[in-house]
Amino acid sequence: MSDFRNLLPRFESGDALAASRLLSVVENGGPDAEAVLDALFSRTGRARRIAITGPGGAGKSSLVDALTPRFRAAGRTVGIVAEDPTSPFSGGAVLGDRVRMVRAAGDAGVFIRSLASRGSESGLSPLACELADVLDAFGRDVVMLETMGVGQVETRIRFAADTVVVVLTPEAGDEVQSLKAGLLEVADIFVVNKADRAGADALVADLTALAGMRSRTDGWSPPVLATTANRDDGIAAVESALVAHETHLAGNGRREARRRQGLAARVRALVDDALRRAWWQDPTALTRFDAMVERVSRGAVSPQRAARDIAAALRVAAPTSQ
Ligand SMILES: Nc1nc2c(ncn2[C@@H]2O[C@H](COP(=O)(O)OP(=O)(O)O)[C@@H](O)[C@H]2O)c(=O)[nH]1
Ligand SMILES: [Mg+2]
Repeated sequence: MSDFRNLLPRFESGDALAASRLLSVVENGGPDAEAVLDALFSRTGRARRIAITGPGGAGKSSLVDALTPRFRAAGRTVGIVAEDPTSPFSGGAVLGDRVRMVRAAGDAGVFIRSLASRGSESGLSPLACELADVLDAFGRDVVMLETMGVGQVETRIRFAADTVVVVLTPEAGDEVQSLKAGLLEVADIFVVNKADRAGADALVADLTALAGMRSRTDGWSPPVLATTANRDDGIAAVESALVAHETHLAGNGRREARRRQGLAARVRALVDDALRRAWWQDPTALTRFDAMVERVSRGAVSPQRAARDIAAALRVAAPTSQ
């Protein structure tokens, strides 16, 4: 096995193969992945990060596809991390045709990494953020993160990118009703894709009303844009909205504040993981847990009381991390 450290100088000089290898090291996890991320982190922070999120089949890949040549035309290099459920039933484009075309034409300015999403887990995975870090460190000007979402509107995605684009379709109308408030918190730009289908105008009107109803604390009103991504319709307006949001973020240190919140959320999640892992690996903790379950099942204490006792013990004697 080659030491990843040998890859770093090549990575730094822009070697795509070295980038690809380092992405794999990160994807495989473990101590090597952590060492790569440690080594690269100081090189991150320059890329403009854009998350494209929405339900499966909404047209996220098609949108990424349509935007990519535009970024290239503007002289910006592009990195793409696509979380793909790769369902044999979805019929969606794993990689968009246009992106495939630029790649086939030998454009080294586009780098794509597909990430098979893990089972039923939806939403942005920490791994996707880490791969985005690698592409950022690699010097990509724009990094797009395609991720399935909306069912679980979560704030994590809001802080994983400078700009979150939520892609919906007329079919998602009902779902939107129940998610209104959450969507407004998360979406910096709404895209109503499949505008060639019935119901698109109504959804645009709905979302526009929603966006106008409540002002966000960051002072940005999310635009609502209709697109037919697979025909390149309405994409110029999405591009303009992305530029407008970039300009907005440049004011008053907003971009830095947002990134700081994102990093805080990432560190918190990693600490949570480390604590949980350390606890469940600690033999004393497991013994204590088994004893508690025994007491609960005898009816001696409630599950709540057991959990409180365990939590209290954790505070006194936190198990050491591995
Ligand atoms: N009718 C129509 N189909 C579209 C549009 N955009 C994408 N599609 C198709 O919808 C399917 C899913 O698109 P895809 O981009 O893979 O969706 P994703 O799962 O959100 O990435 C593909 O067959 C696309 O060709 C659109 O605006 N109108
Ligand atoms: Mg897709």
